Amino acid sequence: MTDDGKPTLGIGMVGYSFMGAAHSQAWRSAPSFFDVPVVPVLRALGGRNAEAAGEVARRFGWESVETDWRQLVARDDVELVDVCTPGDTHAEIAIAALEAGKHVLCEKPLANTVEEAEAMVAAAEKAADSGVRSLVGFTYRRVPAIALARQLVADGRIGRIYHVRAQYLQDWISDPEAPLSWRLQKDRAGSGALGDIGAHVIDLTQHITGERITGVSAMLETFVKERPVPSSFSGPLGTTGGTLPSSAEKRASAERGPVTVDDAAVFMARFTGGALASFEATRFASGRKNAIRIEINGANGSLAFDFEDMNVLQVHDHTVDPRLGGFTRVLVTEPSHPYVEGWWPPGHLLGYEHAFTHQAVDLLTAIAGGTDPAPSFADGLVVQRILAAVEESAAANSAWTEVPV
Ligand code: 4PW
Repeated sequence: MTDDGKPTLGIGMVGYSFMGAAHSQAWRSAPSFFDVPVVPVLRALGGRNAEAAGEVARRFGWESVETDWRQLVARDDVELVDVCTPGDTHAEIAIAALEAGKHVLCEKPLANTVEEAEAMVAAAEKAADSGVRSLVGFTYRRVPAIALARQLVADGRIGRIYHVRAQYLQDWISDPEAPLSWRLQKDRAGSGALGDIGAHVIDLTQHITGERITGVSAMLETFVKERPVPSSFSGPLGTTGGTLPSSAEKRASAERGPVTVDDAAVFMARFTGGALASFEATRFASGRKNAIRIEINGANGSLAFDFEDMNVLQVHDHTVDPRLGGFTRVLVTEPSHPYVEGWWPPGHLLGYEHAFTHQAVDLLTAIAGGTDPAPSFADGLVVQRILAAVEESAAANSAWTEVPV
């Protein structure tokens, strides 16, 4: 119980790098800005490197460090396990936590394979019978402009959807000397740009439209086949330094290793409502840092979003007098916009980290209210099947590949 009589929830988080930092600030800020029904307490941070994990724990206020995730999951004061590790450990940690009766928040993509994701869904559904909740971290769903886009589609303002155009563009490995991070290794990450960032736009387009992808025709490419092996992986994107490696770090290792994932993915898709769609995910779009771009064109209007201008949703109403047509730049900072009320007055912009706070708030609210939060592990499996279909199509010369719906 807190001093003002609210119940608490002990959090144990495994992983402490980029996502670990994003989740840590979310657990801390959620009860400060939102009236959450249960207050998270940062009980234990899990990481194999005690010194590095200890430093992050001190910075973010975690009470203790565990160097073995099994010890963290077994602790009585840990009631929710937050999985912020590379994809190759998601299934093992999440399933163990669910079996131990702990709620689970698991980073995306849910797993490295469809089989792992299926096992995770089975464990989540079994645990749900005893009130255990689980959520996969497709966090961009909780950017206010994205949540507004979904509302507008659900309200019928866009009408029948004809086109979905989605891109996730980054450039942090366009330098061929950028180091071989875990995100470039299939056994750690499952896939490359496809699963790491393409998974987000797959999830977002289905979330906004309320429809599902029924089939794909895809191309994958690895532009740079070998990269320098770094000496450590501590930077936010699995590099050796800050956000990106310094020139010295880039040249630090003479040893080179193979890139075993895609650098870029491009695919066409169909949606259940008949829309034609195009998708692009790449980390070679020089000049584009985190450009999640989604445009939806429907019978009654269109929506356009770009994360690099994340407080804005472009809205076109096709039913008005054509003299007043075109896109309106809606600044999504009004208290009536999703999630905004907890923060600042209109026009005071939100950033990348706020969606993680919204995710924490929604998960805490679901746990306290005894409801299932979204996106569920089953939603994560839906994305995993599309990722697998994209890889299957690309391996078969872009052959049309159905996705089970
Ligand atoms: O949104 C992206 C994440 O899902 C981030 O830009 C980087 O790529 C870090 O993890 C993934």
